[in-house]
Amino acid sequence: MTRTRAAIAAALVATLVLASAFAPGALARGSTTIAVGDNFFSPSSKTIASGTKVKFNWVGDSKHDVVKKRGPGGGFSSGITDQQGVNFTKKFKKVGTYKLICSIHAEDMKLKLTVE
Ligand SMILES: [Cu+2]
Repeated sequence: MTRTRAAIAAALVATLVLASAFAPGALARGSTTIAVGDNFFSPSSKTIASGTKVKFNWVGDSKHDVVKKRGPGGGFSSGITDQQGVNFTKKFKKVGTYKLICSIHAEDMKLKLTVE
């Protein structure tokens, strides 16, 4: 009986570990995409693993850019464009919290990237 219980408990733990690995909102690895819209980033907050490549995909009609406001390492800027599609890709290696904005719509367009 105890052995069966232990086996069930072990199976349950394994299931939970697997489920959390594939759950939505789990840590992004490899590459992930952030939408750059009129006037928003979607999602506006994301946690990624160090070394993850972030693709910024312009989906709106207005001009936008992606500019680093705060965070580890040097500054960067995508340049302003209204062309749709992935106009900017950046690999985040340094662990920490990054605050990114669109310089044109800085009040509305804020993105918090947490790199673990
Ligand atoms: Cu903008």
